[in-house]
Amino acid sequence: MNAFAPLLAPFWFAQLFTGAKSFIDNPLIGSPRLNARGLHAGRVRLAQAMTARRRRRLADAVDPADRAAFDRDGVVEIRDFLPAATFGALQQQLFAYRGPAREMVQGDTITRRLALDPAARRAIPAFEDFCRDPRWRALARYVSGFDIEPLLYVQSILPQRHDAPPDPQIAFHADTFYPAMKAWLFLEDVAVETGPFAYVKGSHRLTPQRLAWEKQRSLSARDGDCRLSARGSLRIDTSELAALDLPQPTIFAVPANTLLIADTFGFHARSPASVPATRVEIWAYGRRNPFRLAKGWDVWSLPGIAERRIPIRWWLGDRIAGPANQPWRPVGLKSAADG
Ligand SMILES: O=C(O)CCC(=O)C(=O)O
Repeated sequence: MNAFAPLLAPFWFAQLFTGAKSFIDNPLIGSPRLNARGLHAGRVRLAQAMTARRRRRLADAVDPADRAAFDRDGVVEIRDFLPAATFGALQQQLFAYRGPAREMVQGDTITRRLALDPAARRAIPAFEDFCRDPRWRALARYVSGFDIEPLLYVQSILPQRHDAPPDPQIAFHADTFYPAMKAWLFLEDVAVETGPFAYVKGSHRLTPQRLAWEKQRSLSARDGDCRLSARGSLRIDTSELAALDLPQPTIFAVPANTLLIADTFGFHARSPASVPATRVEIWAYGRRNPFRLAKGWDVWSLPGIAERRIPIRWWLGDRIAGPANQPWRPVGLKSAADG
């Protein structure tokens, strides 16, 4: 046991009431003994109940067909999301933009992100049409369960760029023990060989089978040999899905201008790519402490602050973790399409 355990214990305890999810960083969250008594399962249940309560208060603004699709599947696919002329302008401006990029390498895959900060927004004015779109805004808030502005990036996925083990994102997983939102507006067609997003429809629901699976996995996640499961993003093999009454995954090989928005408590993955493609998207991410009662308000969502959050996070990450431990390495000025 850590010599500082008595000092850290109140901190570990307080973390139980947050989105903290790592079974290895917090001895209470990772404790097989506490999890056998229902600690992890209890957090999962409470987070679902709180999210359902907040979602009810965000539901009226959502297009009823989108809401029905999301409630049924946990993922919504909307083709031809932007009007053709707006999407054409977005493509042209976004591919012409070069900005300060960060890259992270996972297995053989590079993920590149450019912040949609004030400079990017000036260079890509068509982005505002997406960002302000009422259908997008309502759905993003409903899925995340919070009236908050999501983090928004230009993201490029570049599979097969390194001679390394496979990208860990190709293993099906839940990001967190609680509902959270990720979304993709694809700038180009996503062919099946380029590594599309895949989702197990209906896996966002907390069924008795899923709860039992969560409890079972929480007993050994800390000590297993999968680092990402141990850090709280539990992996699942597709052969286990039938026992949870779930279908096999849907692979979203979709045309350009398709919006996908998903609850990443549901099982999802990146399909393996068979060619070294570059998949470019506007990528959004929304999560917050799942145990909060209130659906808003958030200082980080205020105009003027929201679009500066990503540069601030990167700057803080560099200082807190140190440049050597910062997984998002600065790579200079790049465009989303650079190979
Ligand atoms: O990029 C994708 O297709 C999915 C990546 C993924 O699994 C994740 O973001 O958790």
